[in-house]
Amino acid sequence: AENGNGGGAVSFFAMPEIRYTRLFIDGGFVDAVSGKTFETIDPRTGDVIASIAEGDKEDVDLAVRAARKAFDHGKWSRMAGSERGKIMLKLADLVEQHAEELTRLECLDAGKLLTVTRTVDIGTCGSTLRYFAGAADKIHGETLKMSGQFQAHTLREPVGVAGLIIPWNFPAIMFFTKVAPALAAGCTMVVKPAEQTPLTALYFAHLTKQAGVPDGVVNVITGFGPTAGAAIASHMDVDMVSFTGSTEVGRLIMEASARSNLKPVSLELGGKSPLIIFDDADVDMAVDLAVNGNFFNKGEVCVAASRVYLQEGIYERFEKKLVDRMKSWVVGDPFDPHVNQGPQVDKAQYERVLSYIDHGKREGATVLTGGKPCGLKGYYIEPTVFTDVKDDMIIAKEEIFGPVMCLMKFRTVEEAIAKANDTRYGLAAGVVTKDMDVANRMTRSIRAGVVWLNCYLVMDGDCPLGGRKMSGFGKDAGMHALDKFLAVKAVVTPLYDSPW
Ligand code: TXE
Repeated sequence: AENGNGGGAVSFFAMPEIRYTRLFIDGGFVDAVSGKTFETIDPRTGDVIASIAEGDKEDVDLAVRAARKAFDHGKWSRMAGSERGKIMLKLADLVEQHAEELTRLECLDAGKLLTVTRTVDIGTCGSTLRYFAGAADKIHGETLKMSGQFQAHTLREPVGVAGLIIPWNFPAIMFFTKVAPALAAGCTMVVKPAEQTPLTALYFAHLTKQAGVPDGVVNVITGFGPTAGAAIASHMDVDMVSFTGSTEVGRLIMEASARSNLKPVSLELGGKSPLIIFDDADVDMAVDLAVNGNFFNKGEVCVAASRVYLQEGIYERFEKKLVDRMKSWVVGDPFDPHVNQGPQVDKAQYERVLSYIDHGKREGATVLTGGKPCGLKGYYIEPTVFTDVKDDMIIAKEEIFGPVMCLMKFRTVEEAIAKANDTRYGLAAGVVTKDMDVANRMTRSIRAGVVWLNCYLVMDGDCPLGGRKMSGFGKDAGMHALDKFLAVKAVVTPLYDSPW
């Protein structure tokens, strides 16, 4: 891999202005009760971008109180669905009007490629909002003829105050993946962005107000996980939590729910997803899918194809093409349009990924490409491919969440199925073959939330995403996501003459 501008010496753009740095509670920006702030860092250089209000338990209490008041008042929850939808459409337009500024904030905070962020990250926020805006006036119950002289109907009501805890790898996408269905359902909410990437969430908060979302419906508390995040998860007046992040913290969220008010939780956690490539695959396509599946967003992707299994007959051809392909891969400043891969999000992630690379070397895997940090400053890592990886090595079992690909071999379909399922996780998988029988067997046998057949990483607002096993449960995106924010209530009445 060629190291482009890993040192971050040249600036390819004007710094975006940082307008919003304080907590958003009850329709206004305020300082944290403690007055404390924390710094958000530019991962290209390690320099400080801005100081952000550090919310803690007291601030979460204020935000939950505002959300509860707004919910109980009914100004959002009892508003006609079509009216909620209209406001959400306005919000989608506003996000698009400010897309350029939002794109730059997101790139700067998370080290994402400018061109991709414009089309994918910020580009899909509007469509997510519009998808759920369209659902806001189509929330129906059922009519039931009961067995006795009674009838019932069901209501699908907003659950109340939602706690939405989001990660740093797709800050804007994750914000609306959770906020849009919650808004459509009629919930009010407290959102906690990740401490690494608070900038776009605060900007979105401002836009919700401009769009006409009533005060108290969307509150944004920036701050750290063990303080602000934990306060949301254990709050007695938060009615549900939707979380995306690590498996370790997912467990803490469930514990906090169990110890407080038994709020339902939805958890989208880590993964170690297999990409299984059969001998009959087109080798160029297979290389493309593996490269994109592992190095897109510098490998900071929950569904990354971090275990690549190749059938014996294609292994060597694949390896050769992959090496060729990586020769023109450029790591460097994500604002430079020629760059393929920017820096890891922060120092902790950078060190974590490098330590996994060291583990791989020590365990006896062979480095085919990469294997080192790059650039004089900032959190850049070479795209790394390991071969001779054994199933029981740490790099084959644990989520690395960085630009690290592991190549492994298999012989038969049975072996491929066994290897694919030999993991604690169950988030995603990919299968590359032209043989329909093999494809059907594979897609039905893999225990995962999504199986991509002859493609990878294809996502859509209408396609549910969410795992099994230790990748968590509950779906983001699609109509299943709306269900999380709705509670079913049965209303029963006598059918003819009341027996009472
Ligand atoms: O995640 P955390 P981290 C995985 C990935 C990564 C690892 C660690 O493998 O290397 O997790 O990343 C909030 N109560 N994923 O440590 O801590 C936190 O503030 C409530 C996969 O950054 O799980 C942030 O908002 N909330 C993943 C969010 O949880 C808490 C995306 C996620 O951070 C909390 C991110 C607590 N006790 C990391 N502690 C994916 N599925 O895509 C932290 N948080």
